[in-house]
Amino acid sequence: MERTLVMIKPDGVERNLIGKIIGIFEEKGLRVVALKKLKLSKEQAKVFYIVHKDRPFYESLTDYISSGPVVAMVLEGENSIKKVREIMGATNPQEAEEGTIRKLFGVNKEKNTVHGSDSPESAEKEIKFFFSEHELIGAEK
Ligand code: FUP
Repeated sequence: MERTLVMIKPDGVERNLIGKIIGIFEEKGLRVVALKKLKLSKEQAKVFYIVHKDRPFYESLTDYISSGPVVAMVLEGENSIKKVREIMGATNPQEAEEGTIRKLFGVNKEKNTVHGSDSPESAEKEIKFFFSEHELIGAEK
């Protein structure tokens, strides 16, 4: 079993899509092991996206992510990192495959509704960013 971090971005929360998005992941066999709604400060957003600090979109992206509430969750399942990224679709909603979350709901490359960890290393870091160990409740507990 593998765990990954998913975040519903401000555009998804604002449009009342939390339930629909979680439903899509659950239907594909992923299980929620932790869940919270919160608003990140600009400083927290900069830490979360630190790997992109030298990219031209860093300022705008971190302004956007700190502009409204987000929902963070840890999902568990076989191959969950890859699975979540397939279910989300390409970064640019216009290039995302039919049926993916970003194709269904994404607005543009920045407001693309969901984030999902891209490797086991980032999953571990991103899960720790949002949750402490005692907040992770797997199916076995
Ligand atoms: P992804 O892994 O699909 O979320 O995409 P990337 O790692 O390429 O991008 C990281 C974040 O930067 C995403 F939230 C989308 C955002 N982004 C922009 O805001 N503008 C761009 O031109 C490209 C990416």
